[in-house]
Amino acid sequence: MLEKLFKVNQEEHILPGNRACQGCGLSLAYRYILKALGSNTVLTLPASCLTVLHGLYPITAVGLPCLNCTFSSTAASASGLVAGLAAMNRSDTTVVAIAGDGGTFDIGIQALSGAAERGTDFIYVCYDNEGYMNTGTQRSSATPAGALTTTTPVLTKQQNKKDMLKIMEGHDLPYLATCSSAYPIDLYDKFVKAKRIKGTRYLQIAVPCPPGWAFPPKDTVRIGRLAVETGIVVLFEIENGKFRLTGASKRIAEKGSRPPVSHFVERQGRFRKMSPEQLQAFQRSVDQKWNEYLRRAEA
Ligand SMILES: Cc1ncc(C[n+]2csc(CCOP(=O)(O)OP(=O)(O)O)c2C)c(N)n1
Ligand code: SF4
Repeated sequence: MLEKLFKVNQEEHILPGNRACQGCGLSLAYRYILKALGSNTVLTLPASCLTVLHGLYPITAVGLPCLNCTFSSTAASASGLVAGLAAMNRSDTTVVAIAGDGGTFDIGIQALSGAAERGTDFIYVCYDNEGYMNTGTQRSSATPAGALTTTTPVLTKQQNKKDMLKIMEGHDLPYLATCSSAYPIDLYDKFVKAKRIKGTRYLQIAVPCPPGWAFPPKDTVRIGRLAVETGIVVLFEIENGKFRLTGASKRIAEKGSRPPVSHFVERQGRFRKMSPEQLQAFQRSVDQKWNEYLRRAEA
């Protein structure tokens, strides 16, 4: 483990002091993303907690060039950046679009699908905090059933989380991977690899959000790990169609047992009105997906 830590790029692109909440999973992940991508990188991001982290002009917390685009056009703006850099003979610069789950699963899906279908040479990152957090915890299609949000305040969200990974896999990408802010080395390695690949690369990162999920900021890493240990978040990569479990998920598969999803659920206030039926349904759907992933890993 120590040996792996030493190979992490020592450059820091997040400058001291930013406006993310205490214990923000996104800010932990973002630090390692930028270390892996390095300084020859251009970013584009829509309105989100990440724009808040970056800060308001003329102040910035991030030492890389960044375009603030409209909500629905993240991947379209990346296509423009790729074309512009090519015209300037600067195609060695990595173009990276980063949006939340609201900006990806819901509002930006059309532009993302278009860019992916065209094979635009860029990295698309969705950090998934399972809701529209910047505007005060509204439900998105990434919010799990049984969670309280400000737009599902009484009965909890009734619909299951959208399987965005399946949708993106349908675009036949050269590289697709999942990561967690609780496992930064696995995340770092995937971004280093993604940077070397050409074409559209999609990485989805599970990032716990203390105020939106209602848990103490000190528990961000614990909650992130529980999501992986229970199998709710599965760490994998698909490179040119070849599926592979990675890191902690690979170890869990080898061990052959996972704690129940209740270990994850019971630590978060957002699930305080989850019914026993919803909890059972959640466990069933996690087991079903986990078994599908295991079959693919063994194939
Ligand atoms: C077209 C448009 N609709 C709504 C907004 C208001 N808005 C700004 S950020 C945000 C939430 C973004 O949610 P998500 O993409 O999940 O990122 P997070 O805030 O969780 O980081 C919303 C609704 C906007 N800026 N533009
Ligand atoms: S609301 Fe959540 S995702 Fe947004 S900055 Fe705060 S902890 Fe991070």
